[in-house]
Amino acid sequence: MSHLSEFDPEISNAIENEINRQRNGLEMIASENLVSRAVLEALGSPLTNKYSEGYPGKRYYSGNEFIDNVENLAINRAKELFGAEHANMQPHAGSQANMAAYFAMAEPGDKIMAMNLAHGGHLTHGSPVNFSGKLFNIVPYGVQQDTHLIDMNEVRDIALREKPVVILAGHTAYPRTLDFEKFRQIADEVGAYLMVDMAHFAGLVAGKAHPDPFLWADVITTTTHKTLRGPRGAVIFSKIEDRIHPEDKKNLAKKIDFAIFPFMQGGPLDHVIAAKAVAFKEALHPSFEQYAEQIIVNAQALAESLMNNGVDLVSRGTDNHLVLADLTKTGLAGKQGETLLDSVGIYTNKNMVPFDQRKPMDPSGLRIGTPALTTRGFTEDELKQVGEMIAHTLHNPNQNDILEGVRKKVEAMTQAHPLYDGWSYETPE
Ligand code: DSN
Repeated sequence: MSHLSEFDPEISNAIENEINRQRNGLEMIASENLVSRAVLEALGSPLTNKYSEGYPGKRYYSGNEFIDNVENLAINRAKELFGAEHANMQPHAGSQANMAAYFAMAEPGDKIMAMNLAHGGHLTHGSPVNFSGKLFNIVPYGVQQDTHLIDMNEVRDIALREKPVVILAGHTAYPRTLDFEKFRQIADEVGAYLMVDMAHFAGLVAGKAHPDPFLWADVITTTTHKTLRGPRGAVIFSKIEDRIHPEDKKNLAKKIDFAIFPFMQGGPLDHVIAAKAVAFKEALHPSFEQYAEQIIVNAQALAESLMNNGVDLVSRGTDNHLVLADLTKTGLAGKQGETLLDSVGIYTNKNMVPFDQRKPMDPSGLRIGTPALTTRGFTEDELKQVGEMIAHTLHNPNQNDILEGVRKKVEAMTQAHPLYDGWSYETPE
């Protein structure tokens, strides 16, 4: 029996149930992944006991020599992985990273130009219900109605007209890559900072399977738990020089650090920073490049299979780790599709599609991603089958025999790719 199951069987039982759900289902939420046992060990370590406000070598508490070592390892590995000049390891999550990045470059009320949430952006990219939309003057850009692609000429026109302080490139539901060079040219033309939120595709950048934003952006934020396959958390990367305000006493790296601590956060989560360092070490291994490439090969096999089986995709395919299905023609709403797939053990999420006629809480789309299945070792032949299983499920919502058949296939596939094999808390019945 474990310490946890002995002391708190209710929690250990709930954790065990969740591990089994992850083992026995096909995890296809595009923003989720499955971390290694090494990452989990670092996360569950006594580093959680420590207070270490400040940065390595400059802390507000004593006893931080080993914590400094951990944070420096994480910083140096992350810089090596991405070729970055500066890295701040302390943001607790992506929203905090974006907030700190905005405050390092802009004042409340300044104009920030970012992708419309309804076209694939993120809440922190300017939604009116989020701090970003309340504190900053957000200028949105979107995709074209016919192609579902970002038109860089339109982005340029908006930027020239609005003169934003920051131009943000990044998304949560855009199945294509971004033209960072063009974004940078536009930012240069209007004297704006270029920020990239690479949370969704950071692992693809690390694995050299995606255009590299580090060649062009002033500031890059990312979460660490999506394609990057680390613990739940975030990082802010930046250039050291402040290109836009070289006269300021603080350079850009210092502004970023200050915006995290003391401006926004208190003590960092040292156990999470240790787990980030472990994940970066994994991503530095040459096999991570194969992983990143396979995520995309798998997503493209899934896209083909879905389209061949009558499921419409936004932009008719993918260049990255996700597809965005428009369920309108199936007669289902996104939420119904999500619930139906959940019932056969396939986890996806409802999502707005561009120019959606439905509401955000009940949109027309379904976002489906391949990072977690790729971690489990699924290859393109299996993703082709998964595409057929998803399509059969969506086209036959009331056919119990068909749904049961899909459930059995999910079971066979998960058994062929075991997860966290042998791990149990041995919770008493
Ligand atoms: N919630 C994340 C996603 O699913 O894309 C973004 O923060």
